[in-house]
Amino acid sequence: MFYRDTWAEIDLDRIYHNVSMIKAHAGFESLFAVVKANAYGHGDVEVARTALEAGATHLAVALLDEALKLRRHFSDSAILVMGPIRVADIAVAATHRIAIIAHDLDWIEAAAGYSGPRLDIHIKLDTGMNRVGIKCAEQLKRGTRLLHNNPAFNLCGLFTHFATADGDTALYQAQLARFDRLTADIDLSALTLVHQANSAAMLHQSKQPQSNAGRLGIAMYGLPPSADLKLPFELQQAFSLHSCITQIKQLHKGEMVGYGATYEADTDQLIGILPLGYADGWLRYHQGREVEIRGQRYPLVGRICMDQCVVRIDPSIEVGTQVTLLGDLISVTDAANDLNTINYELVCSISDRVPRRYKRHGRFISERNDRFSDA
Ligand code: PMH
Repeated sequence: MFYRDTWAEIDLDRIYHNVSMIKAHAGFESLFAVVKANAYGHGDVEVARTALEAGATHLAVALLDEALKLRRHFSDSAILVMGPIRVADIAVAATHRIAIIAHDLDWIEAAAGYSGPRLDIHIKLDTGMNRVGIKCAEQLKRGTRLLHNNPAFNLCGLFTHFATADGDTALYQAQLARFDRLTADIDLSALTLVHQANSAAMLHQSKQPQSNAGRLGIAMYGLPPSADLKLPFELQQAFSLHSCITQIKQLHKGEMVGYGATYEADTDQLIGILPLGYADGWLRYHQGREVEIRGQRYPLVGRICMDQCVVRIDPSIEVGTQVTLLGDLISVTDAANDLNTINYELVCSISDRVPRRYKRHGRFISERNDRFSDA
């Protein structure tokens, strides 16, 4: 239930389409559905369920907190936390059968004495992104030995992450080569999961010869990882954002709109008030952008407030008329390009104050309002 006419729609049929198409295209036996950050703002549980139906074999998140939440809903699915966790929390992960990563030799040395329930662990290699991971072959060798020596750890995976699978192919190739150099002395066939590819690599590169799995994030949501590259097939954007006009008023030439009076009417004109603002993640940088009403584009005028924003309209529009802020006409990716940011950031920014409504098999099946629930 929600009591304000602002909501996001998530078309799970489109997520199903994207996952099954990408799985077939990439050709990996195993596929992680990356559902961190509340599935990039789409809703972790709902997206995870659909992705698993469509052929994903594992779930991946960034935080142990996110994994523990998923575990409540998916008692048997394999879940990986891709970010470092505290050594002190290994037992929590193990108790809930959540796989974790070993990202650093100091961390492995501190964890070496762990003696709780057995758990799966993946070594994270840094092959050139210079973010999380082990960079040096000596440290990898010693870390691997320490993990092997402790029967509480099931060393089942090895992975890295690409910085430029959608662009700088020289760095992409260098990362592949570094992965091969670092793992030259490791029997990769003894590991269940070797994974390197993100969406960009799965869509735009040939299969990495060492890998048997990929980690699929942004493209699962139907959003292209790269603004510049041609997609091998159509992705379907699952996310759309809607609101309805709550009030209409006449502005006379010279009147101003909103905080700071940044917009001045240059003629007599009509404006409509929309009940969403920066507290919903509809951030101030959307000022001046266009929204869709009945297939036409209309400009937002004045500053975006915490709970409201204002759209310039025409007389055909009434109180209650639906407005689509992001959808098929004004796509997440076009809006992101317009704002000099990336589609990832836009969807992640829409806050949990905006209820999510879920569509599957062409009809609405559920909704989620994290700020308020009848339950
Ligand atoms: N694997 C890791 C380790 C990641 O951090 C991410 C995304 C993915 C896979 C999925 O990538 P994709 O969404 O491009 O398919 N991580 C981030 C990030 O930290 N900032 O933006 C995307």
